[in-house]
Amino acid sequence: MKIAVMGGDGFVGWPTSLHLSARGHEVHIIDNLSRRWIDTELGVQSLTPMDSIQERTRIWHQETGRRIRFHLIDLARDYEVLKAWLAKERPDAIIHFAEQRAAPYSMKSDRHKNYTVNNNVNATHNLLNALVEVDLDAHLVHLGTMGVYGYSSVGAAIPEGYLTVGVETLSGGTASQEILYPANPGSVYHMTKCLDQLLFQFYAKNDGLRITDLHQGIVWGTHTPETRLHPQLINRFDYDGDYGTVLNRFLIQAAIGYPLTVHGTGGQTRAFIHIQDSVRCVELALNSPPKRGERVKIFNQMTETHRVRDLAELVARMTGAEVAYLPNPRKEAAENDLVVRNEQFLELGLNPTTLEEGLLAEVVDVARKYAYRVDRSRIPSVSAWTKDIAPTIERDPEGKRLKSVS
Ligand code: USQ
Repeated sequence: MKIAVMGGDGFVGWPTSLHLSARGHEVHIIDNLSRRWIDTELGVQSLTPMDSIQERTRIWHQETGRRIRFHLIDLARDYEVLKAWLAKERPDAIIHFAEQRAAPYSMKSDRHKNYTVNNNVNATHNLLNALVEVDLDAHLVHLGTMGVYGYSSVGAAIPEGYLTVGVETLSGGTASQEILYPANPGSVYHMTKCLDQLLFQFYAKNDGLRITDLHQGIVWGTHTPETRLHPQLINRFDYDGDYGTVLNRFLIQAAIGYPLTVHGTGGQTRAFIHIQDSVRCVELALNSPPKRGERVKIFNQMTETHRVRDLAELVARMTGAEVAYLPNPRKEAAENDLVVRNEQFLELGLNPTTLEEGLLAEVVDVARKYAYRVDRSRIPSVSAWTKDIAPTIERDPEGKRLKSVS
């Protein structure tokens, strides 16, 4: 297949591009390199040393003989360029990762909220609009989030996207209807993924676009078999307070002797998936497209659920790290249960990589290897969700722990 990977320079986009290229697909990365600009804005860098996208694709060709093409296009802004590219190249499938993906970054300030909404919603809409305009029946696979559901437990498992409900009719009977599971975003970033869902529903219904939406949990790990092929193919690894996700943060914190930064009681339960499984799920979804006219196909892309404090205790046991319970910069439930259905990927052949498989130790090794690159002052998570929460969060110049100042 000829596949366009929008956002192919990012944390999941890069290993996905390599994985698909290794399987013989013709891969084109389209990216505006915004993650690299945001690193500069925040004064942080990936834990792992990352080369330019041009250099990465050159090394990939050198090691495998396969070509990955790179095209510098901003989906949210360069609508005409995107349209012309699609009209000319006519890919069979498009994978859409091209969105600002950090919840704390989306909550940093009014400017960051505007940026996240403008970028994410325009990127998705421009893509859908262009597909219709150039009459391209490419399968669109979008990376969504488990966060569209909210994490609340009502004593029932979260289904894969759709919920059957009974609606009381005027005659007093009950009509059965299938609806999108009620959206319940916890940040401006998560809200943009909820808005994406509506855009997909409309374009699938109105124009018959073939769309798959992957509701992914928190990704952990860094390597895939392809990123291991050469040191310059290494994936990025974020540890800072905005882009670092919880388990990878705990692992790097343990590696440098920084107390593990649990927000609140750590009673938040979240869904997780290893990067290798994430990449494999995208491939499985690509191979199982919906038919034209079919509703949007939704998968829950996660393999296990864990409570944040259990993860902290697990990492502490493995490494001897201390755990710090800190004021939570986010507005979120202190404690929640989470049960998620994920049978569809299991039925398609996904064989989950679990935390118990020794892979945590492997990530600790990566963290230890590159620990010298860590800027400790960038570890605290200081983006507050509301103006009321902001004064309770303080950055400690020592980089040791956050303090409540209220
Ligand atoms: N947390 C801590 N300590 C930390 C960092 C986070 O206790 O040092 C807590 C947060 O308060 C939150 C949970 O861990 O309760 C998860 O935070 P996270 O930063 O790992 O994940 P999140 O902000 O939800 O976002 C990440 C990705 C996003 C993806 C989402 C999947 O950045 O792109 O959509 O995970 S999900 O969480 O399932 O919605």
